[in-house]
Amino acid sequence: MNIITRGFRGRRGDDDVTLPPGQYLERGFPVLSAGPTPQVAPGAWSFTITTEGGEKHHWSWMELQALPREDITVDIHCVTKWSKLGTRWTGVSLDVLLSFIDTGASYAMAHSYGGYTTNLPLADLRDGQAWVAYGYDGQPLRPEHGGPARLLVPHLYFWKSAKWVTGLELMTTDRQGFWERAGYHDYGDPWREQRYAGD
Ligand SMILES: Nc1nc2c(c(=O)[nH]1)N[C@H]1C(S)=C(S)[C@@H](COP(=O)(O)O)O[C@H]1N2
Ligand SMILES: [Mo]
Repeated sequence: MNIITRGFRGRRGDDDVTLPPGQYLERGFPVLSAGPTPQVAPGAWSFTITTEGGEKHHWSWMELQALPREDITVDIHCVTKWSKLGTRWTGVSLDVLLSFIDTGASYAMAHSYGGYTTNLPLADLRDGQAWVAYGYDGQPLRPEHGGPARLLVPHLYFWKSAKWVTGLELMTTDRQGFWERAGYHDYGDPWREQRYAGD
């Protein structure tokens, strides 16, 4: 029986914070990977956006580095119930990458080295909500956390933030990714506790 479900009082410095329902405060940085960590050299890495019409736009590692970068400080929430506050990332906004793309698609499938996939509404990747992140805490993003580069979509449960991302497939109709097919929620809003299909 779970009586207190509407938020947990944790501490961030001297400020009280409220975590999403059912989450606890984690001070370490757990690694959650469904398979082995792919070893991808930055020189071999590239990112591709494929439109619903099949047009492809590629960025090499060097091309990504040449785009405007942002430092991002955000809270992250894993569906296995840990939340980590104030994580510091460096990356390129999806707004920058999508500015090169002409699309009427409503959904995106993120693809990763190793075959992991996850689906999101394209709108959730716009308006300062999502990044291709390659730095963490002032250092290059470590392989176990998705380096050379991963998706960062902190307003959704962290399984949507595909590690070792290779690109986005833009889609007119929604399809489910790896965890979504296994019964996780299609959208995954931590504040509405959308863990599993039907939540
Ligand atoms: N490619 C890939 N991305 C992934 C995963 C994965 O198994 N493979 N796990 C997801 C899950 S469930 C979480 S909570 C976060 C974990 O990121 P971390 O290992 O950096 O904490 O990555 C997400 N992205
Ligand atoms: Mo997760």
